[in-house]
Amino acid sequence: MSQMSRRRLITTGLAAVAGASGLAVAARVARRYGLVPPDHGGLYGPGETLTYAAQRLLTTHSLAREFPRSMISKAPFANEADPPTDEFKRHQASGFREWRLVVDGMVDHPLSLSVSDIRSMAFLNQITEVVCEEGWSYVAEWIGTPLSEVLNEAGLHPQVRYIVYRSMEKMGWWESIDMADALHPQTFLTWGMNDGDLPVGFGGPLRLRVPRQLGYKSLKYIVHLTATDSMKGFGKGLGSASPESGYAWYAGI
Ligand SMILES: Nc1nc2c(c(=O)[nH]1)N[C@H]1C(S)=C(S)[C@@H](COP(=O)(O)O)O[C@H]1N2
Ligand SMILES: [Mo]
Repeated sequence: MSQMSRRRLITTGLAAVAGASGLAVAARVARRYGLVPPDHGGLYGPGETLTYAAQRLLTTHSLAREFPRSMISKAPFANEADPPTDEFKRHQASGFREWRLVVDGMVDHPLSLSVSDIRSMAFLNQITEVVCEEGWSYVAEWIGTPLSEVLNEAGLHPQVRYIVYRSMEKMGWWESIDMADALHPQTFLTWGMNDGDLPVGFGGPLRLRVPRQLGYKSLKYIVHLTATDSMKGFGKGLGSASPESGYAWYAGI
């Protein structure tokens, strides 16, 4: 059976099962195919599973919309973040020369990369939209190194299922994505925006842009990536800080 017809079969099956027998049964079907998100246990758990499973089966390889240069927003909106920590201010004062991105977990070669190390790797640009769950959005050009380049350099173990990423922020916000998004060609470790360096307000010196998901998955001030086969042991095991405060782990758009 071709990949597409297998997908169609499972998705149609999931929807039919969800309609006839309720979401909990659909969740059991999804589990058989390894399509259960880490935050499936909550109040909306079966719904989260159906959304994630259907999106993954139908859109794994699709691209986020890219825009013409003429549609770049004249006044992009920098959402409020926590006030910078003293540690962040020290980095800022020295032009982020000491900033390091640590890559660890299930990798052959743990890495510690400066921003200029990352900038000297392959890079691409994309004109995509940041979409906040609160309803606003803007379009900007993002210049960065595909996350897959850094992960390939680290050498992922074959059983890796998630990449956990952390921000240097007071609250220590952290997120994770599955491999479909981690290896997606538009998922960038971003260091440039609209032809200049990425401004601090927009996540400089380093932001993980995940344009296939809502804005809150595009964490600013990235300092740490961890490759793992399970979200157990990371926070409450729900995949990121977001489900711990009521937002979905998977926020596909
Ligand atoms: N470190 C960090 N990253 C963050 C946030 C934050 O508060 N701290 N806010 C998120 C949310 S909710 C959104 S919608 C986008 C907003 O991106 P912008 O500031 O470029 O508009 O950043 C995301 N990344
Ligand atoms: Mo947001």
